[in-house]
Amino acid sequence: MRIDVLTIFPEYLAPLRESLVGKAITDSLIGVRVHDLRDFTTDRHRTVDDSPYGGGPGMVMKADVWGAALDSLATPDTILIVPTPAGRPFSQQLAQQLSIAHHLVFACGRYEGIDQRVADEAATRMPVLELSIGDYVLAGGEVAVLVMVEAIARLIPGVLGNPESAVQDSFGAASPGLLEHPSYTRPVNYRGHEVPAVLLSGNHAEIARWRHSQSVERTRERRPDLLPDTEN
Ligand code: 6GU
Repeated sequence: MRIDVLTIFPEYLAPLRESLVGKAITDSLIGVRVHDLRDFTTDRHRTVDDSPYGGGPGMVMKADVWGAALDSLATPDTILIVPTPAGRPFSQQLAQQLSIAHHLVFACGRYEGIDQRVADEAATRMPVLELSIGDYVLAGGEVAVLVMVEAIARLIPGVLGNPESAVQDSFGAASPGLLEHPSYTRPVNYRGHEVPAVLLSGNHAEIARWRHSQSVERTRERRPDLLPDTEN
């Protein structure tokens, strides 16, 4: 998979070179390139934004600059992802679908966002997903790209040391729509708190049943919205 990121703050994406995604890059499982949007400006001041038509606060990123940048990166395989708090929710299911893509381009907006015609025009040529990572507002799309790229990259075969990890995760394939059960390791007594006895029993069927019931209990308590209406 190839990933291109367009941003006015390229250094903000430096963490992609670290940890799990960094290892995947080193192992040539993915290729990541980060581009400075200002390299696609044509004026002396390298202007990327302008005041909004219709008035109001803030600035809007200019369509022509984004158009030139996307033209330079788009291939017949490209899926364009535009992080925005006004987007559809990013999810594990979407991460799963995007993990088999050949080319993702992330367009990081700042200020009040990108002129809507950029996404509208791109959508005539390629799939375009405007995506939000949650119900809160970030200063720009860069951190959301870090989140989405990590969620996607760890699902690419070979990226995770143990592929079972992705199956067992909260929202993973083992128990879709349930939070992951709690985990424990040595010592058996930590400051008076014991490891649940069932985990020391060696009875694997009983352990699996206990973990599932912990998942359901946790989900009911923390995320009742994930359970079918009959279960909450
Ligand atoms: Cl994807 N971008 C920005 N700027 N804020 C957000 C977001 C994205 N998702 C939630 N808040």
